[in-house]
Amino acid sequence: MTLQYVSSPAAVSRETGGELGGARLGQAQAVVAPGWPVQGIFAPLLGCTAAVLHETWLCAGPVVAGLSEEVNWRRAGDVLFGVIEVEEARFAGVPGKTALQAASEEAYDRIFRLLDAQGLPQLWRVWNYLAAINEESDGLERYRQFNIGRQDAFLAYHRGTTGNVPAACALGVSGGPVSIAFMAGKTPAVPVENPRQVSAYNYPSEYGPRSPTFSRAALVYPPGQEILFISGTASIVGHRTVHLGDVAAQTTEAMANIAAVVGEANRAARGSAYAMPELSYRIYIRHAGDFAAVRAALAPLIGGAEAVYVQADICRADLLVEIEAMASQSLGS
Ligand code: 3EB
Repeated sequence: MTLQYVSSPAAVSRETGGELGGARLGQAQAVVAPGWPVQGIFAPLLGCTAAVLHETWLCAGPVVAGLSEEVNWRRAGDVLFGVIEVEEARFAGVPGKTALQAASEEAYDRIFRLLDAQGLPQLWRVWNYLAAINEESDGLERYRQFNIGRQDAFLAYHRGTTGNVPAACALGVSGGPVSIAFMAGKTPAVPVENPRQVSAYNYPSEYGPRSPTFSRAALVYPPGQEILFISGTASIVGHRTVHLGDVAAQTTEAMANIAAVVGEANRAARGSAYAMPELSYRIYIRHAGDFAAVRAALAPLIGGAEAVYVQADICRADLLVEIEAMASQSLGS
């Protein structure tokens, strides 16, 4: 069973039997629900002639599908992909919790219950999107509210909140429900940290009452395969944002962080070493007008690598760009 990631402006129109799940990127999406779980990421594409991109994880072999507490999921062998969307308004009035905090906690609770029930407890990679991520409500920035709910769910389901935590990204979109997609499996992910950065789960409390629960990258192992997921990576050195207001310098710094993470990942990788121009990138830019500057700063670093640019808000108000990446290889037996 090998997972293959494909990206196309055209929707996969007919089920071939091997779709595990995926994402739709772009502002103007015709919401056609395919048979498999798809995360709608309603964020404008930049520098792309297509209005929408359809990204799909293909797998060989039969899939099992289900809908569990509103988690739409598919499983192929011992790999599971799922999507859950939660309307915050339904969680207003939960005592002692903001609606976003309660909604985030409930979404992760449901994911953990599903994974436990499926016997696939290892969360590998999570994609988090929420509206108005930098806005303050109830006296706390919304990203920080999300972090409380996420961490409480990890604690409630007796999962560590440091060390063995999934790779992730967390971005702001213009509206809609809290949307979380995830990939999970039976074997533990190998977490990778960045020696240039404080681990996010150890951020000091000046960034919020609870630290974010994610690793800088994860190596994961579908049968016969190794996938490197590099989490959303920004212009942070130690725990501080650097290059305030300079999007080109923030881009170069984020790439220096990715280079450091790739270096660490290569020490743990079972297959051959990963190289920066061979990764596939997704770049989130806060201000659409910064697109040309970001692309120019990236060009010498990634060559002709696959790169998708999206307008989205980054989870610290002073961050102008965030970059995630992935790569995959088959492993000889
Ligand atoms: C950072 O390094 C930038 O909360 O899941 C990157 C990746 C970031 C994931 C998350 C946040 C998350 O802190 C922000």
